[in-house]
Amino acid sequence: MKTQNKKIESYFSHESLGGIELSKEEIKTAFLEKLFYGIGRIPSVATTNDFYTALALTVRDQVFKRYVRSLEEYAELDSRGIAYLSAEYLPGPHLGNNLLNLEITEETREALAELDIDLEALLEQEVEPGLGNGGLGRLASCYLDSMATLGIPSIGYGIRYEFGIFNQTLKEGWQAEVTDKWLHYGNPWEVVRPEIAFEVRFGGRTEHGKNEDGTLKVTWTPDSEVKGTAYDTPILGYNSNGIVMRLWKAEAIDSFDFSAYNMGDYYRAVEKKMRSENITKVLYPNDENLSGKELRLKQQYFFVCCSLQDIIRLHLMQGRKLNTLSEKFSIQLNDTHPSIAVPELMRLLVDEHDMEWEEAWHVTRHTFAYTNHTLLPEALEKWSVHLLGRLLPRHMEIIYEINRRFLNELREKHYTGEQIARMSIIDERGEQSVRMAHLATVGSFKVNGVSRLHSRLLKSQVLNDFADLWPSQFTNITNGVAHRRFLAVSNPGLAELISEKIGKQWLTDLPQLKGLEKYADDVDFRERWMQVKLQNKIGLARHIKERTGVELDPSMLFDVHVKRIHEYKRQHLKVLHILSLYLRLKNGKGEGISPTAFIFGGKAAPGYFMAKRIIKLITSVAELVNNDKEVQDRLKVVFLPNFSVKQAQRVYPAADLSEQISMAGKEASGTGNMKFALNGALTIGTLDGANVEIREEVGEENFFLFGLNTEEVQTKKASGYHPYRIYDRNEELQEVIDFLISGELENGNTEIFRPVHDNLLQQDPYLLLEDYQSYIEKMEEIHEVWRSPVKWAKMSILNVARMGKFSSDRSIHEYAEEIWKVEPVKVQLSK
Ligand code: GPU
Repeated sequence: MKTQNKKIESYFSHESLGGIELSKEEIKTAFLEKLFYGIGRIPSVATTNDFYTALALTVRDQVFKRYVRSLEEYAELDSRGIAYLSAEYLPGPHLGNNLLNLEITEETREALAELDIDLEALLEQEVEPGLGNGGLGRLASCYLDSMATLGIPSIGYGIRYEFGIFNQTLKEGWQAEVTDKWLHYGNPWEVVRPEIAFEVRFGGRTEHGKNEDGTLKVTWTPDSEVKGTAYDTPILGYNSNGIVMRLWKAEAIDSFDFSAYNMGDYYRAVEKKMRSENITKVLYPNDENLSGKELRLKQQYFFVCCSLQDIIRLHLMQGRKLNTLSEKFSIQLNDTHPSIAVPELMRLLVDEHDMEWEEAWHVTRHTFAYTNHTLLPEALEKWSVHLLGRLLPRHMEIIYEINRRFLNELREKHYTGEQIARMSIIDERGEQSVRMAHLATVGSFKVNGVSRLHSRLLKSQVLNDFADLWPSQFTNITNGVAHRRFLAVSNPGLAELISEKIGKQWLTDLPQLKGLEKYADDVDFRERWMQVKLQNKIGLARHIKERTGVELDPSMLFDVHVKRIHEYKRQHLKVLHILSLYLRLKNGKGEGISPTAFIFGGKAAPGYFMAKRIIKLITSVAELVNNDKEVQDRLKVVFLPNFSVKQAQRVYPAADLSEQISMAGKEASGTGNMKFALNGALTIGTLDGANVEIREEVGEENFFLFGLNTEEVQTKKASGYHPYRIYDRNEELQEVIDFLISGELENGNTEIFRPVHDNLLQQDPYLLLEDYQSYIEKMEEIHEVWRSPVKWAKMSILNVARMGKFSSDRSIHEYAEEIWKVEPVKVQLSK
């Protein structure tokens, strides 16, 4: 680090900054100092939030110490760097994870205990940044964790939404959305970098002129401009230095005050400022289905534009030429949300840095790699040519030019008109639109899916023409999860038991869990294993009682379905199952039913009619079942509101059964499935997404499989699917479906769930009725296994022991090796 100040430099590299080990006494002193000087409080008036903030600031100092040192080392090593571009991140609470990464959890707990402060209460105080919707955003955060731990020089770029994903509450059983104010109490984990700021332009027109040497010169005269300022959050790895998550906030450009003064029109200028800031106001709460929203496109371009300018700045700062960009950087596109980066990099290179088109295209196509996260046709991003052309006129021209050259290539290869129309970046059917997945594919050197099945379907269906054209461009990287957060931090009881048997190596080498296999037959170990689970269930039951008033008996089977609410994920199939059990009990036919607590959680997109109705259905069934004396100790149903990373960390460790019941071919991977199994839950699932690989790893005898597979689904649909015929032939199913409109669920109201009822009988696009019987029968088998605690415990232990593959460390290793060609550099921690 060039401080140009020898004294500061020597202080910085000297032990005077302290080593990496912190004693209990040092933590205590630092904490008290933060309380006084950091936030100006005396203990007698300090609130829990003050204590939390003081502790966060204490920990932050240590985080920054490591982060700054890793910056220095990465700069010296001069190795390849990775920019991860993602419109969403879901980091979860920082405090607990940072304590683990610094290895000071116990010292901190003791230091605080000596001050009569409970660490758990402070952990509880943190409001998490909800800067994502679900799986995709959480995956991005898992990947930053692993990149930091493995020592991959990288930056995670994104958007600093002022309001993240809404908070979910229930009103009479319906979802109600409440604005998320995660920044309300300030954010001790970030630091603003006012000197790292870039201008972003929108609208206007382009002019095609000539340079002095006669070459073409395009100038873009925008009609509005905003500034993006960097907000940095260091992300530590385990026992290693950190990387940064750099989020951009939109602000009015600096000339704002000046022009206001000149115009003498203060209010108009203020309005302009507010309009600028709108860009990063709020996260769009839709999951996998957004189109036509101008502000959303603005958000995408805004963060991509800032990030690319920053990358180019970093590259040039090291004295390099732009034509070597791809040698020094790989830029990973997290789905198509940042894919406007392809024409933007072209624009920067050609228009702003005077590079020839061919050379610029070579650089671009060797810099980007694209991860696809969905096959759902309605979720493949498209932007209308009209909207894109109005907002980003120069980019639209560049996209046309990229497409013109690409289609020429196809013509040279004698592609048919039909094939060309299919592969074109511009969809000419109906209103002209830009197919962002095609743009990302054409502009990248690698395209990957997120599970083996998903990657196969990507190659054989959604992008098959491209896979035929460029077979070696396609690959698979199966998702993984940050096992430190989702096991070590959130399930300390199990983590401790594991470490006692096999040591702590698994923290950085998850396949070590294999060592647990031999304890599956150890009576004492099995008992302790189930004891940990029971304690976790008691904890979750307490939490659920506080939040919902519903009391769960922790000895019940905890059968859990948590994830975004979406028809393809089939929460309503679970509801049909619950109703079948309820009706059996009412009809005196409930012998085979083990006492079960059904736990649901998840947000629905505010405009998604069916998903919201499914939430209402769940809460209505909960009301009915929980208040029926006849089934009281046999069945309980809860909808735990506001599922988030924080909630998730409570739920996974307490689950016995994990529901992964999407219709085969629809879930790209799933990552909740991994988090459950890692915490000893058994899975009931279809052959969808990563379920396939989980089953392969844990062994088919330790996985409850049901339902049609992808090929069978497709055959069924192609041959004409008639849900009514299935209904007609299955008496129990008839009873269950009829019950939806019987009025018994909602005080005689027969209409409220009719849309669900009609949809299932008339279309049933996700084949609930088709898979119903298979699901019911598999659940019967599960209830039987549950009645044999020894068998259950063995299966649970074997599941955990065989989950080694699903760490995000493994995924990132694969990205590094296969896509980025970057060597992890394990940075030495200064002692
Ligand atoms: N996913 Br596309 C999202 O959460 N949001 C999106 O906008 C898109 C995909 C999910 C997939 O549904 C899930 O199967 C996958 O595990 C996850 O991305 C991470 O790859």
